[in-house]
Amino acid sequence: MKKQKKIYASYGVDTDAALAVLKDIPISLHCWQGDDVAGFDQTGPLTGGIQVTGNYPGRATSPEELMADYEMALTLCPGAHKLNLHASYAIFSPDEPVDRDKLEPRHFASWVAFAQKHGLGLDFNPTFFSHPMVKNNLTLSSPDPTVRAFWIAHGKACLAIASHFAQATGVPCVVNFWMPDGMKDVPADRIGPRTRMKASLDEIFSAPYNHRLVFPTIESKVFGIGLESYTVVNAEFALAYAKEKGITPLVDNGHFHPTEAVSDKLSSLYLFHDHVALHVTRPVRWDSDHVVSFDDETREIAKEIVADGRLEKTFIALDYFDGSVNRIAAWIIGERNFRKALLWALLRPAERMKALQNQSNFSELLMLTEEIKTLPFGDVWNHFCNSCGVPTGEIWYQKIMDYEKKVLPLREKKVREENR
Ligand code: RNT
Ligand code: ZN
Repeated sequence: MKKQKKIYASYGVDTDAALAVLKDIPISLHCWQGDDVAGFDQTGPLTGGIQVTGNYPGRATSPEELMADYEMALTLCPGAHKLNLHASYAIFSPDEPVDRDKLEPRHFASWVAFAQKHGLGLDFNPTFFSHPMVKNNLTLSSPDPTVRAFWIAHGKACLAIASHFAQATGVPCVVNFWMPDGMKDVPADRIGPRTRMKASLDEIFSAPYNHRLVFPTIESKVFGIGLESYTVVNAEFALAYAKEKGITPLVDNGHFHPTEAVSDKLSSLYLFHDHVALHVTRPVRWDSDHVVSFDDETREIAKEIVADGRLEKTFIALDYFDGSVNRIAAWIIGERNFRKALLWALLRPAERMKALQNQSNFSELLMLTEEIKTLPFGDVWNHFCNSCGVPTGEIWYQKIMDYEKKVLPLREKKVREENR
């Protein structure tokens, strides 16, 4: 590594300092990649305008399987993590399943124990989809007061659970509100549902929760499948609401028109909000939630977080679900790619480049922008993985294939028996 460090040093970049920062950046790894967003509290289809495609064998079908797979993925992802849970992953004892409006911290006791065992912070998400109380694609904005009341109770329950998570782990808990509410066709009334959404959220956030350790976020979206014409919580709603309530806006880079770039939005958001939350994904033509790639926009997002000096003010979570490939490999590939993007951002001569921009020296800036693309980045990444005790390259993949051979046949057998 001496040679590589020297090369970076010649650009004014301290490789060791970058690696030390990288290791401690928590990336919130979503539980839902492991089971195609199925969850454990109901057996109906995935709704809410999102879709998982692919039929790769071996989907986790129980809390035990999901935890085992998640554990496996974690051993191959270098650096700090949080576990991101959805309310639909509640674990009930056979005699006491409760509905989502009645969830309590104890329904997540196994997850808390799991997080504590692995030294993970916990993040949380109320689940406003895949449930019979979603009526005509509406939840908190429904014209039916019974529907709204159910989901308001769910939101409040989730704030209490998030408070418990933060206390139990000692790590702040980000609790993300994403409501799929929307319409397939052009609405006759746009402001009605938005008015009701705002009132419902106000009621949820009037509930007691730990304001010091719980960070509610609100996620916007432009459209969903079957909800093409109108989404109640669009970007304007989410930003204005977050600002008014003093909560955090969450931007998912799959939730904008395809030519919009979240990387360009971040600096504006940083100027007006204490924190910004991210769902990092890879939209392919639509909000397809492909596995995060080490691509231009992913690097550009990481570059903004680092160059704007907002690492500590950004809640980084991943949000994708691909059922067409080994699901554990998908976790690992996406997680490693975003951490790689953060390393790439930390190894930029950011201050020098900013100065060149301010001096209007665009020729030198362009030269530098292009030159740094071919520095020995891969060597530094491999060194980072090794120093975290995590294998590089194809070695980690072999471990997943060994695991697949060992556990997947058992799962297939179980599924066959259940179908009999
Ligand atoms: C959907 C949103 C949302 C979900 C998760 C499962 O478009 O991105 O964040 O993906 O809550
Ligand atoms: Zn998202």
